Amino acid sequence: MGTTSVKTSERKSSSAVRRLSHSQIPAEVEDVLASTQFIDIHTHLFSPAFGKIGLWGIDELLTYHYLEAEFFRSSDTAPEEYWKLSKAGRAEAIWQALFVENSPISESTRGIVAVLNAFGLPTDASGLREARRFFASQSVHSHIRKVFQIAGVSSVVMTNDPLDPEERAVWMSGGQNHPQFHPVLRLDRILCGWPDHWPRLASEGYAVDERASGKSVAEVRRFLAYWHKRMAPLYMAVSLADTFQFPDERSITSKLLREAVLPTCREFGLPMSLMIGVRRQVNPRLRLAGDAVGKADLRSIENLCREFPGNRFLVSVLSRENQHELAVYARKFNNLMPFGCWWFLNNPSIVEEITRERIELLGTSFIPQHSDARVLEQVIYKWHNTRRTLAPILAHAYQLLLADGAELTRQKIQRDVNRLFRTNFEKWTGLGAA
Ligand code: FIX
Ligand code: ZN
Repeated sequence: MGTTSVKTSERKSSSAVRRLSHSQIPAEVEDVLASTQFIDIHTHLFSPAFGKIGLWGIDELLTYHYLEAEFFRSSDTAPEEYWKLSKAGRAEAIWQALFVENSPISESTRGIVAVLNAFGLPTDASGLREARRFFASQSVHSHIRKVFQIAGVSSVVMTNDPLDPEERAVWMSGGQNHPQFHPVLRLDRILCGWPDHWPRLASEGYAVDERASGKSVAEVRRFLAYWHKRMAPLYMAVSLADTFQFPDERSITSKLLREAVLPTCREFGLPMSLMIGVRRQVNPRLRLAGDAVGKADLRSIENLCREFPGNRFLVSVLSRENQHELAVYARKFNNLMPFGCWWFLNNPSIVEEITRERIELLGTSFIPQHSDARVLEQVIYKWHNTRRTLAPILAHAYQLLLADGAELTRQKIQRDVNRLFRTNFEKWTGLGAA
């Protein structure tokens, strides 16, 4: 090591332990957030091995269901007419209505502008044409590397449904081993759609029946063990309606969760992720954009955390009204990890409120955000926005701490940011463990 690098590292370590003043805190927090690689703990992205299932590029970005919902508010096109259009036709209709005829000031439309800008593309009316040209010239592997680097994420967690025929084909023919994409075993079809999906399990040789009786529970465990081996998921996951109850003697969801899923999670040391509060298809004409939100009864979380101390639960709730309760439950149960500001909550005003509340009640023992990205380049704007919203919140928390008499250094801020955006998740899932 030469003299210069010794001096540089001395300078770095001395700046890491230098006591920060009130006015130095905001810039230091911003810098730590900008230079820390985050783990994106829940997305709907796929590694290149999944081929066309992995979405990227401008037409996919514009036809994101968040934007489709907004399109119908600014266009007279009926949903039925919209669905008849090709993907390119839909993207053009959305571009025209939300970006040319109106200012894209909503969170999701602003995100498109931020992505175009990140690649140095025009954001005026010519943007769509130029963006199509740009994305068509990218090759997926290097594009992924570039996108993750701009977004400041080291890796992302996928959502993998073994009962999805297209996905299954990939898993059965070698699966994937991309180091930046981690699998998750998603169980909605089994836990919430049993009446429609049990025949699929039966056709694969599992002795299950419509009422999930007899050998069904043992067979679902065999199915989960098989997929655990094939997929090596970081956790298991399900999205649940606002009406979810646990326990519920009459519900197959409750039975399979208690008797099959949670024991399997314990056996393999995996956390269970519960995303609660969606009201599916309040407007079916909008398809994926037709889901809404309802306040859930979080006593179900209380019951699960108390009854299954040997399980760990990653929990995100969709209703703003459930957020405070969730943070309070996390104070009672250390097997509960609140995560993310999900879907309709991922707006600066609400992220700000929820994150302040969580810091005040939980310190750094929660996971502030996930992107829920469905289209690759969304991680750029979603993580940029998270950093922008969180910087002043964290800075304010440190300024209060300083005013109350603590000493603050960059090293301490770095430790906390690592915990929030990396190590809370790594510790729970074993990710990165040798
Ligand atoms: O269930 C989920 O994981 C949800 O995040 C999605 O299904 C939802 O459509 C979405 O994309 C929200 O961001
Ligand atoms: Zn999701």
